[in-house]
Amino acid sequence: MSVDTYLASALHLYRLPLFDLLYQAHSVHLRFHEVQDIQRCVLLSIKTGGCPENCGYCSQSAHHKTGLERQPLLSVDDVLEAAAQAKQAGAHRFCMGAAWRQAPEGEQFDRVLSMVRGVKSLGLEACVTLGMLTLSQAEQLKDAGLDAYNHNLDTSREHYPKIVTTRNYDDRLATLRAARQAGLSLCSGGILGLGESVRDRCAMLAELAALDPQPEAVPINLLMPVAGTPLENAPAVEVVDLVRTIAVARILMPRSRVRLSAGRIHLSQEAQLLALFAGANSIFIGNKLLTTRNTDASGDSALFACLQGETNLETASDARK
Ligand code: SAM
Ligand code: DTB
Ligand code: SF4
Repeated sequence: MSVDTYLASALHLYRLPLFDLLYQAHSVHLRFHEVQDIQRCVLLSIKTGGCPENCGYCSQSAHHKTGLERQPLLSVDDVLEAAAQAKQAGAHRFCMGAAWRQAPEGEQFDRVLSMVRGVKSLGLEACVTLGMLTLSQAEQLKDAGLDAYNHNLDTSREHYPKIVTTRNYDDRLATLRAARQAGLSLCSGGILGLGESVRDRCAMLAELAALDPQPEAVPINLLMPVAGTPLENAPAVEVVDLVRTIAVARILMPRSRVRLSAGRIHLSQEAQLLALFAGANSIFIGNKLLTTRNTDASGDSALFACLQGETNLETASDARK
């Protein structure tokens, strides 16, 4: 189906009465997934800050004064130590992010390949996000055992130039094509809260849904506002808009893992449960995303306990405790 056909469906779905949309999305979710199967991913920033791109939301862009401490590419040992901890904490997937415009050639790229091989040898799925990629780099990552490449479209084609001007939408799509051609799974989604309209949200989902095959994972991030970035004062997204976006993603991309990504720290447990009901089936665990905070383990165990249901008949949960 074309982007336009998906866009028409997305716009229709997004504006349905909430419970009609939720009913449809949850039905699709039940048909294609086990509801208790929620993927847990841990993020690590392997190269932090000093990025030449000017993404308006990002703490790591050299164009913004965010006060973030720069960190050159970590050693393989440091990364594998973090990966082992992630495994201990129950992660299924370890995602390594680098603040690069494009993956470099030479020793640094070879180091990333070693990181991938090491993460795989720990029995974890490996994902990296390194910026733009050539086909040859994508093939080397695949040969090293990489499962997925993360590269987000972030918003609609129309809204994109208001957020980033140092690259364009077609650059993003070209990297996704290279990763796919090399046989990698795709992880591609976006951010809510960039001043986009409902049409922009639907158009982004339509672009993702029209990829053939569709991305295996679709992260939906809430903007983490960072002081010093142009979007530091962007208004927060309503929970219902997040839930509608996830529900539409679930219906348009029935087989994909929809990830309730950055921003869980700003959501109540009930809002997170609603997002999971609407079709999200993946989250980031661990206290840190790349440079910003995430929910802690105690919040997550309460969330999972709630999903599983009350097992002790002799007690009742008490919100005032
Ligand atoms: N430099 C590479 C790139 O842009 O593709 C990889 C790292 S970049 C930090 C990965 C993704 O993180 C971005 O595409 C964006 O979706 C997300 N991201 C970055 N800053 C964010 C923020 N403040 N809030 C929410 N998501 C953010
Ligand atoms: C994605 O969609 N979200 C992750 C991952 N892919 C790389 C990144 C979220 C970053 C949030 C802001 C930060 O911590 O700097
Ligand atoms: Fe660089 Fe990625 Fe941040 Fe953009 S989102 S400034 S490319 S690290």
